[in-house]
Amino acid sequence: MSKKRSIGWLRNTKSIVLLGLENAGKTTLLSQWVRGSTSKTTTTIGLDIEHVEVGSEIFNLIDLGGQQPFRMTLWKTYAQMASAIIFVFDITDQAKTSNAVKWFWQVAEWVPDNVPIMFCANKIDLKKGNEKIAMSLEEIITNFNLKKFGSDEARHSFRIYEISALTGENVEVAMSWLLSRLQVSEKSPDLRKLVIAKSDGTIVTEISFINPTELNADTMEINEILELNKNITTKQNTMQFYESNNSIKFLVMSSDYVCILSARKDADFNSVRIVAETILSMYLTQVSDGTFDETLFRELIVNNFGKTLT
Ligand SMILES: Nc1nc2c(ncn2[C@@H]2O[C@H](COP(=O)(O)OP(=O)(O)OP(=O)(O)O)[C@@H](O)[C@H]2O)c(=O)[nH]1
Ligand SMILES: [Mg+2]
Repeated sequence: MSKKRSIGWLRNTKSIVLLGLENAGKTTLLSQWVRGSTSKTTTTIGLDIEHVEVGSEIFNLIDLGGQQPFRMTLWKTYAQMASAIIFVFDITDQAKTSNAVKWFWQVAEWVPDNVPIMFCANKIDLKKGNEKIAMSLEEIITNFNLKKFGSDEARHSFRIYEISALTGENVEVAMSWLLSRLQVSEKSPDLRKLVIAKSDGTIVTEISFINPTELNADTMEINEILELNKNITTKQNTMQFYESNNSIKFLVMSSDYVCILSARKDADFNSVRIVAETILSMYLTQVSDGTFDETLFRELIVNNFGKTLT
């Protein structure tokens, strides 16, 4: 009996689209992410669709064939309707780099504004002990001119991750970022003010997302919340929600730090929570690996979370 493979295309569902030249590792990455394992692949003819459920939401995962005949037709169609793009690049395939660069920027042009783009520098498992065959992160950034995404006119939130689709290294971290961007970009929480403080109440970072003169009430309320929660180390990993006349506030605590995020009153509660958690975990990661720089951090937060404000 022949088995017909069905393509389960879900309408009214956000699509995460995987692009990249043939043999880059898209199908392997999809399998690693969805099933936590990989098996031998054959080149994708046309496309394959899978689904992934995150929280209460289901996403289409569209794995496109990377060979030349599919690029101009399929890639364009799916890039234009994507809610997020994953571009996979094989760091050992130096012969195809210039073609990959060309197609990457073509895709970036097709993709609608504000759709997050994740660049996966794949096959880092082949780098170990054999640095010559693989491109370094710096070389990739230079060759693809990825610094462009840090500029003011950047139309997308963008991240690059070095991964191994085969061994699964960094796959989870990369995908978590993408999903957090998807949820955030869909429902802009209209942020007002952010404060990160130590558990003794000392403020370490403070960012205003709107005109500071409009933030007197927020500042007073944030100070009260900080005072209330001072030195409460038993509340590790807890969160609290506060509502006042013109704002809602979320407090998250982790590893002796407190993050309080104020957003507009009618903002989506869950989006504010996700943003607060994401910001605090970014802060903690940077502090613990020694890469924290106040100015860069502020830029990162404003670019990633404050952009949709007018
Ligand atoms: N060593 C190593 N091999 C990988 C990795 N990811 C994919 N591969 C191998 O690269 C080859 C191509 O992988 P696919 O996932 O089929 O590539 P694709 O991008 O889907 O290719 P097309 O469908 O032709 O566009 C396979 O032999 C994979 O096993 C990786 O992280 N490390
Ligand atoms: Mg494939």
